[in-house]
Amino acid sequence: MATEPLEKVRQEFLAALAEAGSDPARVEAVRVRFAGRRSGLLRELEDALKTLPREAKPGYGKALNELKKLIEERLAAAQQAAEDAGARRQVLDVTLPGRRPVTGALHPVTLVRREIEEIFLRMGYSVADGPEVEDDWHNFGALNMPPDHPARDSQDTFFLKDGLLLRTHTSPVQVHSMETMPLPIRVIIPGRVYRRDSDLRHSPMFHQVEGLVVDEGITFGHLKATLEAFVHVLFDPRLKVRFRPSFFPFTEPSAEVDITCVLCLGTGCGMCSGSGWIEILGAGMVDPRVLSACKLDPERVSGFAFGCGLDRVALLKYRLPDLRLLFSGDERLLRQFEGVAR
Ligand code: 2NM
Repeated sequence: MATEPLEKVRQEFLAALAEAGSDPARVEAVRVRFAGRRSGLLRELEDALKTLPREAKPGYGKALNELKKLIEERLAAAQQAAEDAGARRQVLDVTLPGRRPVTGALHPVTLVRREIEEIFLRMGYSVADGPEVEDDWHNFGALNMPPDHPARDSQDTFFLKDGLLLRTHTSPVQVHSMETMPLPIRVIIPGRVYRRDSDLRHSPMFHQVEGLVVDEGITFGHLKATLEAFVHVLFDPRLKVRFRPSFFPFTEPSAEVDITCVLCLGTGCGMCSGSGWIEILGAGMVDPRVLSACKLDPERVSGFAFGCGLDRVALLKYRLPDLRLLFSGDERLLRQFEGVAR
C-alpha cells in the first residue's frame, strides 16, 4: 500500500509527542521534526505524492491530509498544555518575593483612644464605659443641670421616647461610677456622644474621653499635674499647658485648658488663628452638688473631672485637615494608618 509510510509517520509522531509531555522545548522539537516547513517529515510525504502513479494519488492525498490535520491539532494541544504548565510553575515559584497581604488599618480615633487609655492606665486609672441611651437623671439631673438649663434645650439633645435620650457627653458614666465604685475612684471614659449639631466643625455623633478622680483630699493641683503629664506624653513634653477660668454646671471651679499649638509650637499659625494656643480640654473640681447627687459626702471627699473631644485630638495628633474626613469612610484616609498598629 502506498499509504504505509503515512501510517508509520503517524505512529512515530504520536509516540514522540507522548514522550515530550508538557516540556515546551521537547514539544517544539517534535513540531520541527514532523511539521517543520523546510525538512519536516510531512514535507517529505508531500514531495512523495508527486512520484506516485496517478491511480494511487487520490487515496494517498486523502490520507496525507488527515495526517496533517491530526499532527496540527495534537501539536496545538501539546503547545497549549506546555504553556499552561509553565504558568502553573510560575504561580508556584517559591523563590519569588512574597506579596504583601491586604491588612486592615485602625481608625485614627481608635488609635488616639487607645493611646489615651494607655497613658491613664499607667497612672493607675481604669477604663469604664456605659450605655449611649441614658435617662435624664444621669445625663443632666445628677450633673447639676436644672430643667431650664440651656444645655437641655432640644436643639442640642436627641430625645427618645419614655424619657430616654442619646447621651450628650460621657459624664453619665461618671455618675454611674460615683454611684457604684468604692473610693478612690480613678476612671476614664471614652465613647460616642450625640448632639443635634452638624456643620463644618460639628458632627451629630462625635467621640469624647472624660476622666474622673474622687477621694479624700483631691485638689486642683492634682488636676493640673495630671493634665500636664497627659499632654506631655500624648503630644510633646515641650508644650505649655494653660488653665483659663470657665464655667460648667458640674464643676466648680471650672477651667478651659489650652496647650501650645502643636503645629507652630507657639509662634502662631493658621491652626491656632495666630494665637499660639489651642484649646483641648475642659476641666474642674466636681461640684459639691454633683457629689451629693451621687450619694457622696462633699464634706469628706472631693474630686476633679475633665473632658476632651477625641476627634479633635486625632486631627491634631495626625495633622488631619477636616473633621468630616474622620466620618467619611474614605479608604484613602484609613490606608495611611496601615501598620500604625497599636
Ligand atoms: C468636661 C469638663 C469638665 C465632667 C464632670 C464630670 C462629673 F461627672 F464628674 F461631674 N464628668 N465630666 C467634666 C468636667 C467634663 O468636659 C468638657
